[in-house]
Amino acid sequence: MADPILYGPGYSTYTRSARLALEEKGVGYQHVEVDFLQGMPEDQRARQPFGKVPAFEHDGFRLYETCAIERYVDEAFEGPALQPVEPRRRARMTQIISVLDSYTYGPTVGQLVIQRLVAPLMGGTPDEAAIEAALPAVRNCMGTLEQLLGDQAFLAGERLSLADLHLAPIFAYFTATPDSVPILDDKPGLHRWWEGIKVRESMAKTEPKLG
Ligand SMILES: N[C@@H](CCC(=O)N[C@@H](CS)C(=O)NCC(=O)O)C(=O)O
Repeated sequence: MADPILYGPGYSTYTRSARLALEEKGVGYQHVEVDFLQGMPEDQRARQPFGKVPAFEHDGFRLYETCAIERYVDEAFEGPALQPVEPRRRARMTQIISVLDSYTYGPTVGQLVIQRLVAPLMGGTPDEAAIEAALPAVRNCMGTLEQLLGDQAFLAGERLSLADLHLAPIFAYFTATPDSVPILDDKPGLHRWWEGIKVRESMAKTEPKLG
């Protein structure tokens, strides 16, 4: 079988989550860069009808939606399991991924990170009103994640899971903003979690090149 192909830019958090699953699993893959800063390329729109990244292909099997890609990678290839088997832990993993997709990515990356980090890189200035508007939702998400993590090593229990790989790229950008400091100040669990996650080899191999 041919190696799978992942289409998406190295700077995209969702693309990085899918790459983290491939790296943690030890799967050989081809990463095709897709830059969307000047608009989503037509060939990517053909792969992903909602005009998003990433997209994935394995021996003619085409897939989009990051969570589906991550699960396929975990289930179709040999390597360490990235999903708990125990029903409650598995449900917790699914819940956290949904929380990240539904409530966390938008305010944290779509608003805070885009304004605070990306706007200056593109020659603009951050929209402070947009940042202020996003911060309550960011605080709520981080507080919820801190509570769900508790004193466990990883978000869904004592082993790394797709929930951790879904959050890690968001967290990497979030912690690069000064706004994260007061929000994380009273969240020792997330600090401890991040100290363990950010030094993983998969994180080094997928580090985005910005600027
Ligand atoms: N539901 C999609 C979301 C993917 C997504 O939002 N990707 C962002 C980059 S991290 C994107 O494509 N942004 C481009 C745009 O919205 O124009 C998934 O799970 O793959």
